Amino acid sequence: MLRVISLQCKLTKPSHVTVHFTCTAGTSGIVSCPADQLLTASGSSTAQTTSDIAGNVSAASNIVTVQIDKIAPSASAIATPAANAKGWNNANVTVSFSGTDAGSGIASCTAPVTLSTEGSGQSASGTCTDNAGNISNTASVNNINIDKTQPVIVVPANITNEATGASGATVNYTTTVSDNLDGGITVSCSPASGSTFAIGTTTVTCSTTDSADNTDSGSFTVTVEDTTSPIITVPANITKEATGSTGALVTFTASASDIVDGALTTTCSPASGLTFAIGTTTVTCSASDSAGNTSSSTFNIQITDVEKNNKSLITLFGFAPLLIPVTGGQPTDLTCFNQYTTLGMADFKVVFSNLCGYSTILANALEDSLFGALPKNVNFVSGLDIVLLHNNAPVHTIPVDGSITISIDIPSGMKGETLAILFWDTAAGAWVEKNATIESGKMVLTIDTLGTFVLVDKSTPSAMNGALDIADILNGFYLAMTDFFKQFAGN
Ligand SMILES: [Ca+2]
Ligand SMILES: [Ca+2]
Ligand SMILES: [Ca+2]
Repeated sequence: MLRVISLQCKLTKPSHVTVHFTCTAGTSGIVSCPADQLLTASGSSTAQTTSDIAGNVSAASNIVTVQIDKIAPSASAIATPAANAKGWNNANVTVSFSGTDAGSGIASCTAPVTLSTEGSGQSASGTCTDNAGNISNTASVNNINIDKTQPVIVVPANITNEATGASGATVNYTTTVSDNLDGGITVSCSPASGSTFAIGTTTVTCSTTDSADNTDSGSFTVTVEDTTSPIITVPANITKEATGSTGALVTFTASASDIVDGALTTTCSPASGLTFAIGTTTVTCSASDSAGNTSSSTFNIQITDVEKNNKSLITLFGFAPLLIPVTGGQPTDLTCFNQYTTLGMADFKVVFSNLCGYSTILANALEDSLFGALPKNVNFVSGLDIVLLHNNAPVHTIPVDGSITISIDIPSGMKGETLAILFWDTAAGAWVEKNATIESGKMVLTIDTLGTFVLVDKSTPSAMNGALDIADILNGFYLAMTDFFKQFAGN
């Protein structure tokens, strides 16, 4: 009696299976046992029998069925979390491996790999093995970029600028940013540098994002202020003749403008359109801008009463002095008595310039009361004594910027004569000829000192043609008196 053939499957190669038969017999022994069968593909072994020496034949042996897997599995790798659109991660990246297998199935894959180092171009690889021991392809994830460090923004200190107009001011500023890995990183601020910032305080916020979406932000303030005062425009000093005993009504215009507020309302004290008293009044004009800056500026209004002063200051006429105020300021011909007529033949006209606050005494200088005898060979024609007063006291030199010009008509009967103006130099005790010019029939001299001036004829006495006869003197006196009373009466 034969025993069943037992089968043993032995994997001789990863892709081959050897079926081995084991035979046993009762007493006579085995004639032969089937040879091994090599199975190179999935399938069943062929049934076999054996016999013993006694001629017993075994039943067909069991058939073994084997599955052979010679195909390597397919592996794939995936990184999580996924990179952003720029290919960067800002946290650790885990690469996991998985596989598929058409045969024996996946037995195992490389354990997940976690990448935690910052930097670019990293990779991880792994494989899977099927149940038949086939090893897959190497699956990799390459070019893994990890940046877990946020960039750093540096914003400026708070800024304060002066307004340059109603809309505020243009303000420029600079920010910087750096990043451990992103060399092309930029900052975005709002409002941007170079914007027009309104008056007041504006907060500027800046932010930045690196390629891995790490962010930083910062802020500072821009203050635009108006500390510039308005500019006041006032008129030049005003001089006006009084129209009555209370003075004169004066109108004027003042204005103010501000860099920020534009034209501003200007307030003047005293206001325009009021009656200003005789004398000098200082007008102060001021304006304030919306930021509370205030400016002021002043000018003077002088109300004069020339006519009244002229008349009241006349104390004597004729051989006594005339006292005439010098209103000054601009070259001025005195309105009532600007032309001083001597008792001789020549008319003296005296023009005062820039002698405000002064008065003068004009007197005839008569030939028989001169300080010293005239030089020989000159003949006296007429004379004038000029005294300048300040605070009712004589001044001896003409003030700086002031001037006095005298002009003396050359009498018609003396045209062609050689005339000169002499000045009595008190220090030298002598007569000095002054450098007079002849203009339009007048001897004109801008004097540089005060005292006595005489018009003389340097021709021989015989050439005078009797110019100084008594009839001329009386005629001149009569004309002067007539002229004076006409003017005094306001005609
Ligand atoms: Ca397989
Ligand atoms: Ca970074
Ligand atoms: Ca201002």
